[in-house]
Amino acid sequence: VSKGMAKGMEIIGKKFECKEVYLSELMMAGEVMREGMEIVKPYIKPDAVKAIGKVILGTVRGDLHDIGKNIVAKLLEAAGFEVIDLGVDVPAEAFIEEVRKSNAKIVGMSALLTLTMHEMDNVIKELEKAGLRKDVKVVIGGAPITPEYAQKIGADYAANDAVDGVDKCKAWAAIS
Ligand code: B1M
Repeated sequence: VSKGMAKGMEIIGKKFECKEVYLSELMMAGEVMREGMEIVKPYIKPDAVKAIGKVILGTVRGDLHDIGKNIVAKLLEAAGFEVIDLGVDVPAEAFIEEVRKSNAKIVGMSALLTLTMHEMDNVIKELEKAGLRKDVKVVIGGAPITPEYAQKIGADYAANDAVDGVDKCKAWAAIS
């Protein structure tokens, strides 16, 4: 898995980043990875593939766009993370509850609408209120997201694209 399929996803991810392949090809690779995983899953011993970390992922409340988030999820899995995907239209309370329950060290949020990106600010404020902000790194992404916005709301990182976001998670996992 790690030397074959995941390696392949890493390569296609880099090619997408350098604009050598199209989004459709990246998504197709993700589908191949998913189908391949279904085939090899019965042969994998439960502890043979140890996750390098857990990431809670979701598109924020009010927002139904999930194509970018799903790419992030696939690339994270290919990189060896366990992904807890909360889906779309995720309220702040669901992120908080999952941080408590899962003990994940990274929260990833996606937003595609200027109307919904402000919900990221709310999630961070709720994490602070719950006393959990110091326990997690927060990465945000999506078309309207900028480093300035991340700084304004106190997120740890604004990802340019899926590969950039996953690289940041890998760097955090390596130092924790
Ligand atoms: Co909507 N939509 N949409 N839409 N849609 C946009 C975003 C829009 C820019 C179109 C436009 O007007 N030009 C516009 C937003 C304007 C704004 O707010 N500034 C818009 C609008 C207005 C709307 C509706 C309000 C339309 C309406 O109903 N009147 C409505 C809102 C629904 C809602 O969410 N409540 C709506 C609905 C929809 C569909 C359901 C039809 C569909 C979504 C289907 C789905 O996601 N399952 C849709 C789509 C497809 C789009 C466009 C065309 C494409 C978005 C997309 O998937 N891009 C989009 C226009 C555009 O972007 N050209 C548009 C491909 C995807 C791979 O890119 O999601 O940016 P992206 O993800 C990238 C990076 O941003 C990053 O990595 C990805 C790959 O590198 N990334 C992360 C994203 N999340 C990340 C998280 C990370 C790290 C990186 O870490 C956690």
